[in-house]
Parts: sequence; structure tokens; C-alpha cells
Amino acid sequence: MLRFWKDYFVLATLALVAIALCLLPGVALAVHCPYDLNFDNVVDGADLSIVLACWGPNPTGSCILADFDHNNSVDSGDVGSLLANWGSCP
Ligand SMILES: [Ca+2]
Ligand SMILES: [Ca+2]
Repeated sequence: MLRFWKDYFVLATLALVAIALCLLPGVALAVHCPYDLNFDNVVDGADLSIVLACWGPNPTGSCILADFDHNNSVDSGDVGSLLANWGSCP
């Protein structure tokens, strides 16, 4: 009896996750568009201004997201990555 409820709980959880992913496409897109720093589904000047505002070594807080190459510095390499991914998110 306990095994039945455990399996039921696992299946119900998986079903809820699948439904959530279908109903919240913005969440799924955000995962696939790391250069969209303000989560508006486009990489543009707004994201570039965030990178420039975060410019420098040892980024903290939300500026960690602007360190695209994870070299512990927001610099020209990150600007280059952003420009290479300019435009609408896939
Ligand atoms: Ca954006
Ligand atoms: Ca970097």
C-alpha cells in the first residue's frame, strides 16, 4: 500500500512539473538564453547596459550573471559574447 502511494506521488509530481513547463514558457526560455539579463526574451542594448554597469573584477549579486565566461570578471570578453548573441532569444 505504501509503495502505491509513493509511486503515485512521484507520477503526480512529474505531471505537475510537465504542466508547469508548458504553462511557463518564459521560464524555459530563460534557461536557454543566458545573455538576456533582464529576461525580456531579447538580447539588446538594455542587456549591454547591464554588462557595462557590472564592468570590473569580482562581480557580485546579479552581476554574476553578466560574467558569461566565468572568469570572475565582467570585461570585453563578456561584451563580445553578448554581441555575438544579439537579437531575439531562440
Ligand atoms: Ca534582454
Ligand atoms: Ca567574464
